Amino acid sequence: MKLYYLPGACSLAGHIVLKWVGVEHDAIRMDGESIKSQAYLALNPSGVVPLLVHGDFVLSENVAILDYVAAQSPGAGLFGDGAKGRAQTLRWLAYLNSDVHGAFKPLFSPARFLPGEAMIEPLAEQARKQVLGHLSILDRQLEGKAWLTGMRSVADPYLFVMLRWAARKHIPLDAFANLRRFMERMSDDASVSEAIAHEEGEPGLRVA
Ligand SMILES: N[C@@H](CCC(=O)N[C@@H](CS)C(=O)NCC(=O)O)C(=O)O
Repeated sequence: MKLYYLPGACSLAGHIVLKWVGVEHDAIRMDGESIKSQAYLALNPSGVVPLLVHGDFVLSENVAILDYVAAQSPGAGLFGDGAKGRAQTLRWLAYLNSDVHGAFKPLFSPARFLPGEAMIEPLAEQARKQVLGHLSILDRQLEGKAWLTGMRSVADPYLFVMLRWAARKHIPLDAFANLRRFMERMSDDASVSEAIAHEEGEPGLRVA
């Protein structure tokens, strides 16, 4: 399998899961230019990462990729146990992918939302509040649990990526003890460190 990624982007979630399931894979580093090239757009018209290629099967979208990679090793149980476990995994993945990930977009790409620069800081301030609201929900969900759904799943690396972004954007986790513990747990995981080292060439950023 080939996973196309941008260092530290949401594609890190799929990268970690590939390592968790132990599937042979190549992680292919992209940049702002190569994801908009004609060759890449032919594979993924959205011009974003992640993209997974498995033989002649081409798959975009985080949620679909995480499902497909988890399905390579059903025994690992990374997509929940039974119909309810699967639904819970999808529930948190959907929340992370649409609401939480979306809340970061004005922080990373303000020009996509604003015609000029004047409102960039007020927009960022609003976006930080949105992110903090989501972090509060996620922190409560982790109360008394090691993992988001209660058992380790593909939703956990996605949450991990969101927390790394919070650190990058100086959104403090001080008020969220459960999220800080979760960050530590993930940062101590050998597969997580390997994926980060592969992407960024250095040990994972620790914020806890
Ligand atoms: N809905 C897509 C969103 C993917 C996405 O936003 N990827 C970002 C990185 S986290 C990207 O490649 N951005 C580059 C760009 O928008 O030009 C998914 O879930 O896979």
